[in-house]
Amino acid sequence: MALMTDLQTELVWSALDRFRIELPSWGFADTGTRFGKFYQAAAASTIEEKFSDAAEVNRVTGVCPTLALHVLWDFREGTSSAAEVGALAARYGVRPGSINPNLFQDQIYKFGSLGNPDAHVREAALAHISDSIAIASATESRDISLWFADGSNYPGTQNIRHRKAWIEDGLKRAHAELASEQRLLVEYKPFEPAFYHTDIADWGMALEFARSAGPQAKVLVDTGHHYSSQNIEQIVAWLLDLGMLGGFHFNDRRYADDDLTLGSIDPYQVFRIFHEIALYEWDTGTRADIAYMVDQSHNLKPKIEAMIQTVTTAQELFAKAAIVDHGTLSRYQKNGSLMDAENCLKDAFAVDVRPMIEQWRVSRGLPARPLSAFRESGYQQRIEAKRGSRRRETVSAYA
Ligand code: PSV
Ligand code: MN
Repeated sequence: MALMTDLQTELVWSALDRFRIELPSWGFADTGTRFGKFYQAAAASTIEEKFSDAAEVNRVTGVCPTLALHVLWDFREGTSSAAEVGALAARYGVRPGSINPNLFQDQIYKFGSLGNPDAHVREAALAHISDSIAIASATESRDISLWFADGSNYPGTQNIRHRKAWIEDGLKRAHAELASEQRLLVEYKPFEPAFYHTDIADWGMALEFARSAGPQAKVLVDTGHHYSSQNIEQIVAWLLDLGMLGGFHFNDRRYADDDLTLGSIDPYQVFRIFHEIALYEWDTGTRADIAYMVDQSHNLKPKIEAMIQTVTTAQELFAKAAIVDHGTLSRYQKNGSLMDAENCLKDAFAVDVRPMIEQWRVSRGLPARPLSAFRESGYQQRIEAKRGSRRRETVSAYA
């Protein structure tokens, strides 16, 4: 057992050494539901505040070196440029991460962006994607992450096949503008804001679009973008096998796209996703090239604490997946030993990896307990005092 524990510690430490997760700038800002917002005194409203908050999460966890940026929210005309972002990155020690074009908020996108029946709107959407690719080049970001709200609310109101062809064409043209090291990530979502049909509703549609766009396009799996009880780890296994898994947007959900903190509802599912990745790596002897990113914007927990909680939960579940005994598991699978195979997986899930993670943190010069370290720093109180006096109505990621 002692030997086993040593091996487990080694596996956990090596997993933690390679696990990095990107934070979303919008996860530090005030958000809400369509029924309203509950403002937080500490919520970030400027890009500098978002960098500052992300740096704080990175300071206590040590595994969040990049910040995903949403073009319209973070690069609003006249407020920030790629040069300013570069200066903020240098100042706060967090690099710009994936660049997210905004193809859903402008009034012209009422009937869609690349899938809009109006060619002028499609061109405007493409121009925005081109600008976003240029921003990504300037910020030295690898990934341009595309999510389309495109769809329709009522049967008969849109030509689904025409829209497919328009999106396909737009993605091909966008792909042609990529620099050699850049990637287009195509995200899917079954519904919301469109309620009858969504143009990229599931992983199969995203896969088809990514394949037809070109070799640098991959699929992005947002864990919140599935119907209840859908087997996400199977999707992950397939995309890995096809060489088409580009990255994740991590969050948890109970009913729809709830954007809750990771593992708050179903940690076993996140573990099973990480297990499929670890098993693929063990089977193939290769490392999967995946961008792990957080996409959460719940509105009740304090933003920075919630982000730290998600990051440490991701580390725990990633570490648990790393200690699955793959050799034994595959023997059980081959023999048809169902009970033993399932228990082999559950045994790893049951291990309390937190002490090993704490030791790893200390060995890397990080606080053993990131949340406690953050609370002790007084950062939250400082920003609440500084930011809290602002007029809250003007503060919104979605403004
Ligand atoms: C859409 O629900 C989404 O998951 C996309 O990734 C967006 O970029 C993000 O949330 C923020 O709205
Ligand atoms: Mn997402």
